[in-house]
Amino acid sequence: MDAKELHSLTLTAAKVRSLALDAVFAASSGHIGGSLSVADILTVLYFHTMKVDPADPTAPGRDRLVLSKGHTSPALYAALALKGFFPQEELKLFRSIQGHFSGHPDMVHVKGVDMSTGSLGQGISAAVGMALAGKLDKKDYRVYAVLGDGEIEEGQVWEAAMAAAKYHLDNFCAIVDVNGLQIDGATADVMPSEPLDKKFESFNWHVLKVDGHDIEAIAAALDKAATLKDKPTVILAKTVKGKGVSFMENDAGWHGKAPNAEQYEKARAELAAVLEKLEKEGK
Ligand SMILES: Cc1ncc(C[n+]2csc(CCOP(=O)(O)OP(=O)(O)O)c2C)c(N)n1
Repeated sequence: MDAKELHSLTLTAAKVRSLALDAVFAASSGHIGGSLSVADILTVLYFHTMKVDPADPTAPGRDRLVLSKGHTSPALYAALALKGFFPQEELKLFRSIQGHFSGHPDMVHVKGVDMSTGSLGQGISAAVGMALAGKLDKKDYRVYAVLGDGEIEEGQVWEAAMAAAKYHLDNFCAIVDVNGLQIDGATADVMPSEPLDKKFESFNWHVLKVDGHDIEAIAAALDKAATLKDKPTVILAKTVKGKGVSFMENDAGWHGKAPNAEQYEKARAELAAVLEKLEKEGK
């Protein structure tokens, strides 16, 4: 990746974080912690990896993305707005009865959303079905599913993992946002799932590991996944829940809580400082 693309992706990820924070504050509800941890992953997927066209959101040959950890819709909606699927101003209607941006992704009403999700574990199963359909139809699109490390405590995830291996879905890539926290504490305390690499390997998957905030590493892993044959690939992305807002980082209390006005101003200022610096560097 050249320096220009790296700068552009870093700037876009910073915008995703800011827009997600604004949406959650405007709605006074929503899941900010996991939106901040997944921002870099979604940015690389939409702005480096996937073949999608905002002017033709349901094109049959497009790559598909299923945000299986659907509660982090603020980051998904922000990435889709920045990509041009709909105007950024509409994000103010997040979780509002006046708008159509539900708290969890809605494929009927929001352009660019490939699957309605929110019930953890189900998204990956739908994504496996999409990848299997691609194989049966001899299409060359790829399917991506983004999961949380709390989510993979759901048994259904492992049924989907078995099916993806059974059908040799090398057109399928799951990315796990391993931030170590879920709704009310550490994943290691709620239901330990490590070692994830060995689990996926034993389910017959290719396994890659990255720092989930290293844009270049995420892009390289996704590029590599597209070349791996015969089995599905999982990318285990180590992240920080609440990444980018000092007082939200590594705190499960920010899983599904909106900041108050004072907290919002502090968070906004931190994210704005990063944006401003990146914008200056780009000139
Ligand atoms: C089937 C199901 N059970 C419970 C929930 C409630 N819930 C929402 S988010 C969450 C924790 C998810 O943790 P993780 O996947 O690690 O998400 P992240 O930390 O990335 O936000 C839970 C239990 C749900 N949405 N679906």
